[in-house]
Amino acid sequence: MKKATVLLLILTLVFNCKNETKTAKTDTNKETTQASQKIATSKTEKQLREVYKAKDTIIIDAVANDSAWVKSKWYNIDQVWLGDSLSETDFSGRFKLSWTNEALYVLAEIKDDTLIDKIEDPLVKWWDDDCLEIFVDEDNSGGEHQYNHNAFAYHIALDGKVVDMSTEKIGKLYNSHIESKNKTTGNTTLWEVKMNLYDDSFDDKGSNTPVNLTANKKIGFAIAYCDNDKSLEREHFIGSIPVEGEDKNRGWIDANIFGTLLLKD
Ligand SMILES: [Ca+2]
Ligand SMILES: [Ca+2]
Ligand SMILES: [Ca+2]
Ligand SMILES: [Ca+2]
Repeated sequence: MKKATVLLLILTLVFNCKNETKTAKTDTNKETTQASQKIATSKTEKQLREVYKAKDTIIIDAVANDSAWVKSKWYNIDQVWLGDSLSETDFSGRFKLSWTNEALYVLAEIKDDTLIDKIEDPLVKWWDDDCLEIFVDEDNSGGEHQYNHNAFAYHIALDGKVVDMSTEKIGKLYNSHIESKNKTTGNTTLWEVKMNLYDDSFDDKGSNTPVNLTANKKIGFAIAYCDNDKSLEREHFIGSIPVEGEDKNRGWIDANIFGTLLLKD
């Protein structure tokens, strides 16, 4: 009788133990699944656009008379990622692209009724002043990039200062990555931008070399504008690509929402 009780006890323990292990494993799997569902590790390619190489030097002077711009086509910045419905007088924007072996070039034409740059410290709420935001994923990998350099979300302020999140989870100036110039005539601001691209091995504390660009390379890309006219926080955030789902302000975290550029000779 005693032996039988002991045996039963052992069997019960073993059974319970097995059950716990299984439950624990199932829970872990569930969490892992949920996390990866949030941000997939690779992207579904969309908005594939061919970008043509500049045959002559593009001068960064906010004047669009360079031969590369004459040949490139305009793309719209017309997807409202944040804010209510948008009027034509409040904001409209479009852009062109080109490249050389050393850099990616962007020309943006922004029509905005009021330009503001009221937050003096460039590292405080840099998205709440008017700014151009350019998203770049050098190897078109997609995936999460909130506090790492799998991709960059460069905010270019009206004064040319460039900010993105560092690996220390705070804003950091990346002025050396981007040379830009903007010029405003009436309600139209022309931005001319030269960007050095860095791969995901970029080290905030080390010395880094920009990637050499070549034909047939694919780059993850999106461009947006943070429009504020008179409010404490930006009034609209307008991007170049549709973002699925309710939360459309995902570019600074999720490189899967970027479009894809294909460099051509
Ligand atoms: Ca120029
Ligand atoms: Ca506006
Ligand atoms: Ca990447
Ligand atoms: Ca504005």
